[in-house]
Amino acid sequence: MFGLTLLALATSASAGPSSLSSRQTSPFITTPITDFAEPWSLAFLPDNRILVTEKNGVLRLVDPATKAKGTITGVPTVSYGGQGGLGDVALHPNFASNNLVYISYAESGSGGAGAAVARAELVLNANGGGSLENLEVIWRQSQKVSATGHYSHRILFEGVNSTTMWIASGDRQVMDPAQSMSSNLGKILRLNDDGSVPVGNPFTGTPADQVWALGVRNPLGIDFDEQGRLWEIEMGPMGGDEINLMEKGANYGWPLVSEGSHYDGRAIPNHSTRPEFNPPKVFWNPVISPSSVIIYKGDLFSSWKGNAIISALGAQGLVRVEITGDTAREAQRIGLGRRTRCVRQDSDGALWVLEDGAGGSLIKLTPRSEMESLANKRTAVFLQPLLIFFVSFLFLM
Ligand SMILES: [Ca+2]
Repeated sequence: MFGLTLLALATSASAGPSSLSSRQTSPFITTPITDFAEPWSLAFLPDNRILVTEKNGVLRLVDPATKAKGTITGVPTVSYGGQGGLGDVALHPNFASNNLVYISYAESGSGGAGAAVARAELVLNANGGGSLENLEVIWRQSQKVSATGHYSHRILFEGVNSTTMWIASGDRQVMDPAQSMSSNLGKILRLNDDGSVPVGNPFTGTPADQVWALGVRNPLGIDFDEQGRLWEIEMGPMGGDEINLMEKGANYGWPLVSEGSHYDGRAIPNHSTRPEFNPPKVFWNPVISPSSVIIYKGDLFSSWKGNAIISALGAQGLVRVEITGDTAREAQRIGLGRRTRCVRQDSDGALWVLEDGAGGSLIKLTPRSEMESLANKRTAVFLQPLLIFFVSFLFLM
């Protein structure tokens, strides 16, 4: 009886690799850290702790090692509702010396709500939390409207050698301002780290001098590739999500052209009808509902270097886009079983994902293949002869 049990064990151990192959459809080892109330974005501190924004206006500090979750006080009152609330969080490139943190959020005012960007000193305490001190608002959308969508308000710094700051400003569901140079809605903006206008922008006048590129709808993600080119993902209308290569002074066509149509069914001419507008490198119909993007620069997923990794709400996971020269194509969809709000890469090359909505988790993703198959091989190599030896031994007795 005992021998039969061991024989069964030996058999199941040898069956291991085939059952593993079905699980290898996911390329990830998934490590959940903790969950949040409607998380929206995250930023890594130099000590490996992580700032996470919650849309209701709470800024969290998480230690992935202990999974402890603290609070950073001093966030301004946010206009919470629809797509609005506390949005992005980013560290100044010289954070190690100036402790400056940037946040974006929806604020109320005359006419409705609009996105704002503020910076503040992050002061940490010994209890796993801290506060924002000396907060100042350094940028605002140029009009407040009653709609509660399309704030976009992503913040991106160029990197260690540049303090130039980029803001993705959505059309606020008003559409036409995306083509108007008297508004900074529906634009990709290039600013200094104090919100002032740097030299080298393509347009003049206020607020046109902030604008790098125009004609975008709901640009929820921007990132640079290793050649310094800026890529943007954009939540489109029905059937019109886009990934664009952002060129200085270029017009991306919204709301005059789109590969999709309005949600009420009205058609929109395609990009090809207006060659003066830059067409997307990839568009999605049906849509994926992209929520953020990184251009992968790590070594952990070495074959993904230079790819766009998009978090997606509708597609419930990650969408990988291969970039070759100035062309792009969708290469892979990796389901994570839940609407995905944000993806970021840490300094080791691991991916970190925020799930969308109430109770959304922060999840660390590392490659499954090498580590797990190695672990399984080791188990098989050591366990199988051992079990066979035991079984033979028992039969001989
Ligand atoms: Ca477009």
